[in-house]
Amino acid sequence: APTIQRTDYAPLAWTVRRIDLHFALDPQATVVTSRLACARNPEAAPGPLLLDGEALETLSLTIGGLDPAPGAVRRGETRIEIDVEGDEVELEIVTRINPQANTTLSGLYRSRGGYFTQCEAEGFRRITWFPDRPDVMARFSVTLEGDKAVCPVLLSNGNLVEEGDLPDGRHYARWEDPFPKPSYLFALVAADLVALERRELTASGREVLLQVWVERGNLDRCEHAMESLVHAMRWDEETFGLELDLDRFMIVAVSDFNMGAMENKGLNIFNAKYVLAKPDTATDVDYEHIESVVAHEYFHNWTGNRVTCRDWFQLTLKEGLTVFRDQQFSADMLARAAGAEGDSARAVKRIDDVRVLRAAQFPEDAGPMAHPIRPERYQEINNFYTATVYEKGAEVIRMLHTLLGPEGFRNGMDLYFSYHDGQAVTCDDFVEAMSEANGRDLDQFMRWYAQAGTPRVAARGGWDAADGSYTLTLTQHTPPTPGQTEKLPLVIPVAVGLIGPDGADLPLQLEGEAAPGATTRVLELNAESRQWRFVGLSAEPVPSLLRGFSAPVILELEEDDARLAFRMANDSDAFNRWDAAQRYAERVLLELGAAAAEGRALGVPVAFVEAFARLLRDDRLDPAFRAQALALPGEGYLLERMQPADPAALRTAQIYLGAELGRVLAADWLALTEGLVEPGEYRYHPADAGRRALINLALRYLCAARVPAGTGLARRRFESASNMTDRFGALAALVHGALPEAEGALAAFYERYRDDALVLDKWFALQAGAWRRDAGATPVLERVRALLGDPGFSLSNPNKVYALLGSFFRANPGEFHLADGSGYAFWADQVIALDAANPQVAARMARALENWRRFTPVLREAVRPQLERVRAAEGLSPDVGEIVAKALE
Ligand code: HT7
Ligand code: ZN
Repeated sequence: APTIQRTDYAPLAWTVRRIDLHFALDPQATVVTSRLACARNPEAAPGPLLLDGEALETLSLTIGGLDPAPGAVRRGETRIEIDVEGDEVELEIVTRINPQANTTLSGLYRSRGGYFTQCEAEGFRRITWFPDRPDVMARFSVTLEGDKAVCPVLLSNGNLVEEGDLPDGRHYARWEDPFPKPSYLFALVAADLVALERRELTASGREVLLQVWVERGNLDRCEHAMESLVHAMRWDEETFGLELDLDRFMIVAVSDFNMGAMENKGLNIFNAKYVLAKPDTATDVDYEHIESVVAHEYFHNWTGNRVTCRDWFQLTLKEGLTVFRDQQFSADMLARAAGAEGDSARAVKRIDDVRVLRAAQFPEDAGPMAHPIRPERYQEINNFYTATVYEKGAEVIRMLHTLLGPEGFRNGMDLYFSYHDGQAVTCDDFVEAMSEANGRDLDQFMRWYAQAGTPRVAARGGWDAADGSYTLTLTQHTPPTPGQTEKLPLVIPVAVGLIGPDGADLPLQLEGEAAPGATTRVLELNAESRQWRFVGLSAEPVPSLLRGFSAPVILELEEDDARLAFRMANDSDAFNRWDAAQRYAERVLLELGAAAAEGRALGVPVAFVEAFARLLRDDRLDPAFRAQALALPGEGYLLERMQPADPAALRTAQIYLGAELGRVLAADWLALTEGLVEPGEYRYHPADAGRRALINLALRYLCAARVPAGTGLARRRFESASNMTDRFGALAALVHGALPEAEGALAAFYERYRDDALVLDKWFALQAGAWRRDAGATPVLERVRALLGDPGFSLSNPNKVYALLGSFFRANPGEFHLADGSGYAFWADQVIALDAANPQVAARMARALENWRRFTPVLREAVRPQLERVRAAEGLSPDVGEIVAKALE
């Protein structure tokens, strides 16, 4: 596939002002009639009118109502070029498409009898010929016509302006979207659905209709999504002064969907997993995800839809900013619910976000797919919906928020909308608005958009007892990434505190300042190296750096075990307290991993157990925070830090450490499960969720150590649970502990939920991610192979693929990376099979092996032939092709 370069952008010679679409819906032969009102673009060089298309059967094309003059139209497989005289022209194009056969889930496709669309990034061209790029913004009018029995509900963007019956049991509806939009925001839904409805007033007093559309039978699972939508509306009004601009806002749940959800104007389409929740089927984490995904898509209405991207290289303009907004929203919601514990609740959210960043984005930035948050080139844009564009992109926005302050940031947002509402713009436009609103030069800051790789910040401290000063030296370095060897110094905000010997924060006074001030302040590291001298100190302080994770960097700070234990107990910054515990656990686990790899005896340092136990016993700490602090670092992150990465040795270390912490501290874990006030009847509330999370963590440790009182407790909780969080938490503890009771519990769970696809996903994921198995037990690979044949499994449903194969390839390195290469051969078979039907999903699975060069020589030897086998597969998609080619480069 050709490589597209960011710097090649040029505006199109012709744009589209209006599009009238008519769909005669039919399972295998939907006829799409499109009337385009096109105009010459005065800002572009003259040229032909260009249209994109893919997998279309073109029935007719007329220009101004006439057949085209000979030679005026040049038709290619995916491109039509039309020579036009004059400055305006009307085209009518009729195409036929086959939604039933569309297994890619891009364009118009079928799911459980209904018709749905997914057009981001380039799906609209699979519906009709169109200049399918985000800088072409047109007014859409859409008429849907279909069989009333199959699709009684006909939805599209904007406002319903007409509907009625037609002969032969068919009916129609016409929708008009008052806002010009790019084609990627077009959507239609035609299906047998019902809606939960609510009417709300916006801040300015306009009444809006909110609807959550689901299959019949799921109406009792929509309340939380609706509540989340209303909370998101209010938050955007209060925080950014942004109001819903439509009379009607719809969310539709669909069972077959490649990603999480899609922000189509006024008609958001969601993976059902991010809509449906009731206590018996959804966990606290599901409830949390629903709230944040609903908010994310809603927030796109301004950051993405009203102001959109000029081209797909600018994707982080909408995604990084919108992730930042949803993270802030969730933190505010948690803090509000927590009342006096608000700061701790915010820290827990920040910890969650940083865990995701470290587990997914740091490895990406260290591998063959490393790219800046604004990539320079791509072959397949679908491969660039990445943790870097989304999560690191959100960190870049967060740094702006930190540097400019909340008010400065808000002023920048206001200016951004005042300049660019209704436009398709670039990341430079966004940063320029921030710069202008704050009178601050952000030229150097723009390097964050251009440079790939996770920067390292090395910190050195110097204590001068004679004059009571502490000198902090920070030095930055970004390792080379593919195609980008030279790195320039970035602007890195480093939030710093100094802790006194008694554990209390010290007021900070920099040399040259008149008096001490705040206990945390943000230093700006904007050169390769800089120094700061803190004065007026009476004893050597302990530095607490990068508080709240103020920048997406790896902090390199020499700290001995005692210092980490001290910060675990005392750091006033809850994020850093957690981070100190993670660093200490990482040290212990990597040492255990090395011992396991070399066949040495394993042992856990007593000092670590003591520091860990102090956190475990500190019941003044919020349970949600304790659950985070007592959970060991993620395997993906640890493998990234292990040289060479040895998943089997690391797994041995993790199993050993988990069992030891369970065994030695068994009495504490048991006391904790008894001491925590059990929430009464289930309600989704952060405080209750924190207690449930901590109890489930205790069960994990007790089952890992096979403490009889603990395993009995897990079994009883599994049997008598009143909600999915407790039931699944107990089941996971039994399965990960490889306890004899696990098989019976898995079977009982299956019986209970065999008709509930979303719950079955949990059942598949748990078995594919099973942590431990004892000698003689079925290897997870064999179990996953067998589960492919389960009646509840389907390779054509992305949720199932992510649950079973994704959990195995990506979340279970200890079982997937087998020295005999059998895991890799299975991976190659599955990627090739998936690619034939759904390249986007196949490419996601393919990425599981991209960092293979970091593995032990034995594993590397086993991976290479399988990567080569996939690369050579006949008819390989550009999606998977790009991933494996980069991995093999
Ligand atoms: N903006 C949406 C992206 C998306 C997507 C992209 C490619 C293929 C399928 C997709 N479904 C949704 C999601 C979001 O970030 O809000
Ligand atoms: Zn998004």
